[in-house]
Parts: sequence; structure tokens; C-alpha cells
Amino acid sequence: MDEQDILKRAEGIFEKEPKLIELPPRGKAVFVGDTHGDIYATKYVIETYLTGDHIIIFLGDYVDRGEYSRENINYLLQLKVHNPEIIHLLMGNHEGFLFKEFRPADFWESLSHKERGVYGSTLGKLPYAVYSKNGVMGLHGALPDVEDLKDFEKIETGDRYWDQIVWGDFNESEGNYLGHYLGRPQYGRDYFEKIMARFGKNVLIRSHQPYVKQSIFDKRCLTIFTSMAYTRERTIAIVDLEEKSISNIDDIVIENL
Ligand SMILES: [Mn+2]
Repeated sequence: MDEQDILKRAEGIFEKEPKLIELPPRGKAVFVGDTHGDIYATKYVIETYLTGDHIIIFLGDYVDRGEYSRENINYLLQLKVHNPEIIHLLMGNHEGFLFKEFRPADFWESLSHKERGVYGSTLGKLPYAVYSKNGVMGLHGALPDVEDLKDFEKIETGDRYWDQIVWGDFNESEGNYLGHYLGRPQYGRDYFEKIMARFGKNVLIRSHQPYVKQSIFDKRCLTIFTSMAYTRERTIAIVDLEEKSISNIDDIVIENL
């Protein structure tokens, strides 16, 4: 498949997927943080975990910062086309360049006007989040302030709920909304606990913030990175979907690649 075919076929799949994907209660789920052009990280995860008994969830931010952005996103889209039920690609802020611009954006700026439109159209249709019946949510940034899990389907790329999901930060302090910092909405513990209770979930697995502590809010908010674009190690998280309940991060396996 050439690049245009991959983009078109992947776009067709994303158009049919819900914005919030429910994980089946079978096997294990591997959560992968920002890869940011680090195709070696992506390939390592795929070679290790694309075994049939794992679902693999990428938490967004596939492009910019790393050397192989285009290779990384094309590889991921091709994997999605071949394994639509096993690989899930969620949206990060770096996939939403056409909806909220940022700098530096070396991948987007390397594209021609036409290419930017094609990638923007496909990546603008990525789903926003996943959840498991046993208590886990996964998304890129912060939780959206919607009333109900069903409302995820009404969130549109570029709206304020989308902004919370792909641009939102969590801080280890009390409080709800803590203001904006560098264009990123900031949220505290009260907000986290309120929305998780509303959704009936125990643990959030997310990425997006390289300098926040890996575990905050009484081991209920886990932040992982899988790219060498930052100083952190490449980290993934594995959730047993057959466990009765995942109540905090101690019930999750965290691995450094
Ligand atoms: Mn991000």
C-alpha cells in the first residue's frame, strides 16, 4: 500500500469507530504513551505485543519532535488498517494541528499544503479515549467535563471538550480548573476525582506531560511516555482486562522498554 492508500483506508476506519472505545473483557491491554517520531519504540512494542492476546492502545502524539515522524505515523496507520480491532490510535494534540496550531511542529511544517490537508483530515478523525469495564480510562491529556460517557460521541475536534482531552494537564494540587498555562488547560485533584466518579472509573492512563510525576492522586492517575524525545525512559503500562477490578496503579504492570 502506498501512503495515500494507507491514509484513505485508515480514515475510513476512523469514521466508523466510536470516539470512546470500550475494551473487551478479554486478554490484556498495552498502553503506549507519546511516541513522537520514535519509530524504534513503536516497532519494539509491536514486535513484542502484537501476539493476538493483547490489545494495543497508543495514547496519541505520533508526530513532531522525533526524527521519523512520517515513518512513525504511516507505520501506525498501516497497522491500524491491518488490525482494526487490536490496535487503537487515540488523538493527541499533535494530531490536531489543523484545529489548534502550535510551534514547534516540524512534521506539519515539512508537508506541502496538500499533504497537510490529507494528514489533517485523517488524523482529525481519530478516536479520543478508551475505557474498560474493570475501571480504567485511557486518553491523551485530561478528562473532558461532559456529563456522561455517551457524550464523548458529541465532542467535535477543536471544541472545548476536545481541548481538555488533548491539551489538558493534571497537577498534583487541590482544586478544579487551575487556569491555562502556555495554551494548556490545567486541572487539579478535585476535578480529577469529580469526573472519574461521574464516569465510574478508578484509574486514568494518559501521556502528554513529560514532567509530571508518573503516579499522582493516590495512585489513580498514571502518566507514561514511550518516546526518547524526552529524557524519560520509554514506559508502557499493561492492564489485565480479565481482572475483576483495577482500583489503582498497583494493579497495573508498568514496564520500561
Ligand atoms: Mn501531547
